[in-house]
Amino acid sequence: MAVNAKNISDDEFFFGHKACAGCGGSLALRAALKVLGPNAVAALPAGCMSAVGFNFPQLAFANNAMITPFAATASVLTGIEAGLRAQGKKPDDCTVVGFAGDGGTADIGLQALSGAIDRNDDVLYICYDNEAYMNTGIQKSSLTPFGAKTTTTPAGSNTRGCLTQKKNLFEIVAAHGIPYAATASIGYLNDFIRKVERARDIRGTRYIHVIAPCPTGWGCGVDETVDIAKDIVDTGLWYLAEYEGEQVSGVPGGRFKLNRDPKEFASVDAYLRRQGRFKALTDEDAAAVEAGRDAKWEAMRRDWRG
Ligand SMILES: Cc1ncc(C[n+]2csc(CCOP(=O)(O)OP(=O)(O)O)c2C)c(N)n1
Repeated sequence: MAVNAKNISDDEFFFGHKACAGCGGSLALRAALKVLGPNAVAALPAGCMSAVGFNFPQLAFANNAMITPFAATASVLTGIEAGLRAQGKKPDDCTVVGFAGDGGTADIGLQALSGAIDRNDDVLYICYDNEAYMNTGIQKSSLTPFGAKTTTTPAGSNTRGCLTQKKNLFEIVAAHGIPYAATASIGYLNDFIRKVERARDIRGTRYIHVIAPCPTGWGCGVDETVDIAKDIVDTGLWYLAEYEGEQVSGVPGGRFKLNRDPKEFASVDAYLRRQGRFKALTDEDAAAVEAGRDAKWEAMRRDWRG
């Protein structure tokens, strides 16, 4: 008989799942489902969170949850929402939520996500971004940052890891004119929780992109996950922001908002050097990463503030 999570814990996604020690993705899932409650209906594609959460008989979800084909997270959300509506369920009572990794979102699932936003389906899509295809052994995705070592972007004396830049999925999603989109980090958990609450209460498509470090793939200690997720924000390599589409903001074309604008950044070099995946980066590479950060912040401060 499957264990009933409700007998054991008040969480919707609870202990006993099979995630690695220090898994950032599982923390994001747990916090989000705590906000969304037992009536939330979740869909997860192939990826770490479905691999670790659905091990019969130790199912880690107390709410309704299902696994989708890899590319189909947003399409399945659309179908679930239509089904609940046909049953007369109120969207305020049961959020339809997807949890997909960076590969499942930025690469293989992007078309389905784009279609759902285009239709403005009443669903919440959460991408937990651990910056690679972790479940199949750390392959590069389009959200892997420059310089990171993965099994498909090896690093050593002749090659320096990932040679491409991280795709800006938050702004790609915002460019659809979605009602609500946000970036977050599990290092700033209260900010993430506030954004899940906000997304829960808005109708139409909502998207949250949460940075969720993976000690196995990033080459850091299992007790460093939250600290590194804080560090990436403090260095300015990740930023906490929101986009409200016209439907929510009343502003034609929508409005971006920076939630955190540090006067001084933490050291990019120290952030990179504390992770095994960036071991082969040269000092020039690290300086180029910092220069990219500065250019991005100059543009955000100019365009998004006020
Ligand atoms: C169509 C298809 N291609 C490939 C796979 C194999 N696969 C399963 S999980 C996974 C990695 C998922 O990576 P990501 O979406 O970043 O999530 P994470 O594993 O990091 O949580 C892959 C490639 C699959 N299940 N289906």
